Amino acid sequence: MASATEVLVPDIGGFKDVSVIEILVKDGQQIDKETPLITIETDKAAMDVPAPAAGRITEVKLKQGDKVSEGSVILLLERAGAGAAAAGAAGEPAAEPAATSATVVADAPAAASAPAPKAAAPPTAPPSAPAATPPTPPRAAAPGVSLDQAFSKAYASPSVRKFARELGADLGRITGTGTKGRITPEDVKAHVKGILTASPPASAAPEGAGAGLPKLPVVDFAQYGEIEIKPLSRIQKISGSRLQASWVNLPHVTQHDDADITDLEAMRAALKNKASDQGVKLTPLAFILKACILALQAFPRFNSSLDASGENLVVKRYINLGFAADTPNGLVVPVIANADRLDIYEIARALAALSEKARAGKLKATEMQGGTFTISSLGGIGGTAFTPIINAPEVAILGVSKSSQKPVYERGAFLPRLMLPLSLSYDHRVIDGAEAARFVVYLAKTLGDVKALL
Ligand code: CAO
Repeated sequence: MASATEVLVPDIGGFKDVSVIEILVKDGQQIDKETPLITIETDKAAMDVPAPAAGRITEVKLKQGDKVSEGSVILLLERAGAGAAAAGAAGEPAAEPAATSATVVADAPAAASAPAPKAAAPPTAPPSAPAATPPTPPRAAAPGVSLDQAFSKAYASPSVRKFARELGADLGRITGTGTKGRITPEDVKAHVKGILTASPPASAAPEGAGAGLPKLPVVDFAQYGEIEIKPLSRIQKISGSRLQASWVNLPHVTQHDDADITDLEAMRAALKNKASDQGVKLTPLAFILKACILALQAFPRFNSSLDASGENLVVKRYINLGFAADTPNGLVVPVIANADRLDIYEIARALAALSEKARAGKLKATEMQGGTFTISSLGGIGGTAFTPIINAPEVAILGVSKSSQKPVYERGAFLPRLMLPLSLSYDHRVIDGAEAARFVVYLAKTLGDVKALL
């Protein structure tokens, strides 16, 4: 029977008292030449020490956490197919340094000569991530470094490398959360899980959906003072993601102008009693909606949407006017269908009825669908101008602010006129700036033309 020989730690590039982080074999185990025996870790790298020969391990002399240097005894090995003589002298190193080195750093590109530890990326990640931390985002390989190289240079033990290879995970894209940024098995699992549960790639998302945008910083506000957590309402969540989708996908430009509504307000005051006899409250907004209908008829491009290909304009022959309504549960946009077929009283009635339903949370889904153009009026509240966000896939939205008396120079004198601020945001892919300016000028002129609105 063959006697056991000591297998020693080979030349490891002059490193001393290196930690044994993993014992990869056990007593009695049959091994082949090159079977990894232990994993050792220096400040900069982890590496396997392979078996110098095949055989049976009679005793492993190390345990995890031990410190080793060149010449430390790893284990006792009965060499296969050879007597004691063939096993070589006691104290024979695990293998010739060069050969061992090549195996030790098999993953590293510069493995040819010395057992140079794999270069590890400087530890950029915090030593450990809290349990609730989502999978770390993929780390791109540095410029000029191929993914294969990035895999090789990743700071991970050989067993983790093996695990990553089995799963097809690219270590070069994983940020380690272990000591000094070392990639742990959990990091590999979290990375793979992240990929499996990730949303479809940007190319599959509609219009990009803002994919690839830099993330906002996550701040622990509690560290600066007392806070209260209030969940967003369902409506706020829905409208929030739609507003964001519009904001990031549509190139918004806002055109501002003032409409002289002095005569309009005089007429509205004159019609108030007649309207209330019919159970209708004639607010400025009803006239603004009517003026928008006329402007959309004159400029049908503003009543259109881009088709899914982004190469054609779908011009709608119907006019369904949406209007933003402020409700206790958040912003909703009821739609007055076929508004172009309604007179000013009918518009005012529809406006009041839908506003009431909106505030009561009783709008049907169909009453918020099919809009072709939207008006957002903050005139009842205040302000001089704002930038409304287009209600995509519509291509324009009119923002209305509070009217106020302003001095207007007319016929050689300044006259007090009631001016209504208009802010038209438009999708610049569909509408040119000059066209938008013409639309707003037309709208302002129409609001000043009382007869046109009745
Ligand atoms: N300038 C001056 N006064 C105005 C005005 C304007 N542009 N628009 C309305 N007003 C006056 C009205 O005349 C009314 O006054 P009286 O009661 O004295 O007649 C008062 O302001 C309140 O009007 P209203 O808001 O009740 O009615 P409305 O038809 O103008 O608007 C609605 C209805 C549903 C649009 C409105 O209530 C609303 O919710 N506005 C907010 C929209 C919003 O949130 N937009 C932002 C969207 S993006 O976050």
